[in-house]
Amino acid sequence: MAAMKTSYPILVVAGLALMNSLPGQSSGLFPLVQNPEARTEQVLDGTWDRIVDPYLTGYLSYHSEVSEWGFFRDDKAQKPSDLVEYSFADSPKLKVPGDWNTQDEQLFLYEGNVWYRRLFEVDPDSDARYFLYFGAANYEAMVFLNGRKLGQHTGGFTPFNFEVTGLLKEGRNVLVVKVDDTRKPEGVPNLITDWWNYGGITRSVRLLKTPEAFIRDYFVQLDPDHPGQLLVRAEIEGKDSAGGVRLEIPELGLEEELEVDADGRAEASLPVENVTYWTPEQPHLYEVALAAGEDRIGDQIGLRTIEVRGQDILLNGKPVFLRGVCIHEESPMDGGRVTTEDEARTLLGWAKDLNCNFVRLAHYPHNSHMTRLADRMGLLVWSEIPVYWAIQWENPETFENARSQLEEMISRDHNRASIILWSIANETPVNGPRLDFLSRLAGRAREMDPTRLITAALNAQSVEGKTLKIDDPLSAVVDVMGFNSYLGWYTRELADEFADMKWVNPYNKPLIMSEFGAGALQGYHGTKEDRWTEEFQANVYVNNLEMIRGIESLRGTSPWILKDFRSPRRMLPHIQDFWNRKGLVSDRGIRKQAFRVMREFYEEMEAEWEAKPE
Ligand code: GCB
Repeated sequence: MAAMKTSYPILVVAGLALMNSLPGQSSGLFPLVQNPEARTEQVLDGTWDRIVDPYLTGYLSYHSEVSEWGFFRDDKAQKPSDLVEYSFADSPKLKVPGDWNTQDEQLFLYEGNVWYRRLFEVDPDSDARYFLYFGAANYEAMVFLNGRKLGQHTGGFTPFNFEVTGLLKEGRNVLVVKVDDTRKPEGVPNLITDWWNYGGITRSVRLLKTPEAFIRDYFVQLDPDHPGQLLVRAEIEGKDSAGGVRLEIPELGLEEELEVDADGRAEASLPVENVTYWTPEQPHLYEVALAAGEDRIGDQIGLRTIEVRGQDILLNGKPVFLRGVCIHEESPMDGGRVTTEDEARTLLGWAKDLNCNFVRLAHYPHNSHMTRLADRMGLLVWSEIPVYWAIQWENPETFENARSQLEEMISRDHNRASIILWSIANETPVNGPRLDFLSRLAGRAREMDPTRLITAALNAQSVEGKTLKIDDPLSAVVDVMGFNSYLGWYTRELADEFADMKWVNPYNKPLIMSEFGAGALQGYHGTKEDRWTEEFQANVYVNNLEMIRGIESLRGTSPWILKDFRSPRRMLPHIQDFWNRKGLVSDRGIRKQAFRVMREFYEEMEAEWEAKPE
């Protein structure tokens, strides 16, 4: 058998070289199409065939070369003597979108390769363009259409798309996706995180249809450099831009024709009057319509400004205190990835019950249900890329990976008024290469989006007696400093011994206490000295809040975390059982005592900040 396989040519399948990119690098992608929901020809979600492939048999030969017998060919035995050692049709199924871990007990701890197959019918128009759009697949996806490789994508939480114009067949089409969630030392994130490595095609898959020339991207936000004006950018893809892009916002009486340059780009700053600003209290969204040639697209976009002045964060020119909470993208009742709008609404609804006006979507870009709903429900958002703990700062591939995840996050959501902060990192170790890496990321984010602020969750400090000083040069790079501190939990002192600590922030910048908290098993009671009880957790909150209140530059808090979440690092039997128990609500959605402590604090802060003179 071995001898037989070596006689096959290795790289060429259906006339295409397969090894056209290194593993770990994205390739073959088309620049992201904005607002895919508005362009959907067919939603490909539903039940997909799948083959679990821990040894990568469907891709590599026994000599680790790309196999002529790869599963992407979707071979079937034609005659009884044929050897085909796999079958999509006869294999178990998986729901898309969804992680595989919570759909099949055998896959709960599985990390590796899974092949997905979806058959679909289409009758392509000869004068239209088509794109396959994936909301996200964790962590690497290699995509094949009708046996031909379209490309691959790295990064588990951001969208990607391929152009398939001319590659679709009339009638039945075969889409095969290899998803690999193996953790990698050079990855973003790397080997170690504190969340479950949910694998699979975790967000919607859509076939998009557009005219030949179309508005691939648009960006409509208030212009930070020209008060009272809208910053509008648009990008036309395709030959005929038909003279320009037309923008209409009927409620503002705005109708403008923007000129398009030779590269298909338009940019303008347009005066607008009597704007109803988007705020958490009144999350007003405008109907925005764009047109170019044959193409029309609409969106609902909120208009607001966000800026920093000294230690203040100004929303629409007014100082604001961010009453927040951290959230993982985990289903409110069953664990597993959030896949529906209802699940997202439940999580954000809990944040509203806590009297929040802000959420920190940790530690990776959440799905678009979350950010679209935040726009509608009135929640300011911190959106983050998974540059988490210690990644390979000196590895250029790691940087490229982080940069492309940042770009995809910003491209997808740059019209969401709710998002005010792009976070470039969480709790990264202080050193030169890291500062250089993160400074470059911050620069790229500012270049792409001048309308939002840059932040990062820091945690480097020096302590002298009862004084704690923030000590991280990254503070100089960000606009808003996030700081994570677990006094009363990861410290040996009891919760009552730190409330009088004094904080020194050497930077004249706003500070958000982006994490603090403690673990508790819901329903487990005792004294405030007994770890894991609700009383212990509530007491850590009481003392942290007393201390945090005294920080002069404090402009927001987002305790860790809204809901208990799954983590392989949390294995204490009968208490954790692979759940991080720092939730204010349990994994079943039941509130712990600390929820009330936090809500009362937010009621006070709301009243205090409302009473402040402007
Ligand atoms: C942190 C991390 C967060 C962890 C949390 C914890 O500082 O940012 O991802 O889950 O602490 O529970 O220890």
